[in-house]
Amino acid sequence: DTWRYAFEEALEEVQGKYAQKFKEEIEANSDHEIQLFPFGTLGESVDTMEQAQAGILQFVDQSPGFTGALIPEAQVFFVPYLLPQDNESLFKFFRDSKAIHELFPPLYAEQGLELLSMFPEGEVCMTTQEPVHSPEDLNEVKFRVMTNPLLVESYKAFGATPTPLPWGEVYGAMQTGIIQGQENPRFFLESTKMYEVTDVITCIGHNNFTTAVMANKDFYDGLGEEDQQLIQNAADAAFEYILDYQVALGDESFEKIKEAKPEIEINILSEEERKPFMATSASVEEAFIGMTGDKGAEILAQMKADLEAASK
Ligand code: 6CS
Repeated sequence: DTWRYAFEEALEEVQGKYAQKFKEEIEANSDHEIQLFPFGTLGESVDTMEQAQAGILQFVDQSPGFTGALIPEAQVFFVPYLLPQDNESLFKFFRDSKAIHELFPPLYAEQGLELLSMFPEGEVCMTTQEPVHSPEDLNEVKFRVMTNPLLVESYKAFGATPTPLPWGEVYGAMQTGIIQGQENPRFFLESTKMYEVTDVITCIGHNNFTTAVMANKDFYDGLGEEDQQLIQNAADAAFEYILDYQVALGDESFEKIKEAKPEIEINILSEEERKPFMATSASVEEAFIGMTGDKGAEILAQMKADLEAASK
């Protein structure tokens, strides 16, 4: 039989590489086949999520940036400066987090989804038309964000005018000037040629892009133990594989961008310049708890405890 798996990126981007590894593992260890559907083949992220919930797809990769609309608690990944910058702590967090491995799965299950894996895609940086050294520089900048309310709050706090859009509209909207800024992990700024339609890259260390892979829950629950184990093993193998892969891709991205566009301005903001951005995190946390109540508060507290443990 053939299992269908859609993701939000191209085959050679991070989600595509994870999916390829997952497919390889499944096919090497069973008679099942995986058919991969990269971004654009089945619609936008909201469409593939609907298809996965309906059981038309067995697997889907959808980032919390979009899932936050469905599972408000998943927006916790958009509290600025929550995730650490160093990879050792970050990987340890994703491997061991009780929030990820125990608190989130029931929330996904309520939406008909079996959460298989959450993994990082790299440091998120902004691309804009003009340099950004402070929140004042984002004043009047229509800034595209993924479609969730907390990211809107976060970019409001950063001083911008947030504009939620699905990914497929971003390049065109930037080209025609409907938006003047967006954020994404470093590798993605290069692979999607965001530098063609923006002139400045700014890194403020505020986030690492998180994504999630899940299975349709009825499909998963209907499988025998052996197949369920096969899927868990494939997800674990792909997770371990992608950690280093995405780091390498992110590390080489700015060199590649400079080659393609020598006049690009890349600014890594200093600790001093980051301060006003960092100062927004408390108000965004409050907004998060306002949107998610006790469950959100529990998840945020658990995330912090997990991060504390991971940084030791
Ligand atoms: O910004 C977005 O919408 C997209 N960014 C990444 C890194 N992956 C997929 C997502 O659609």
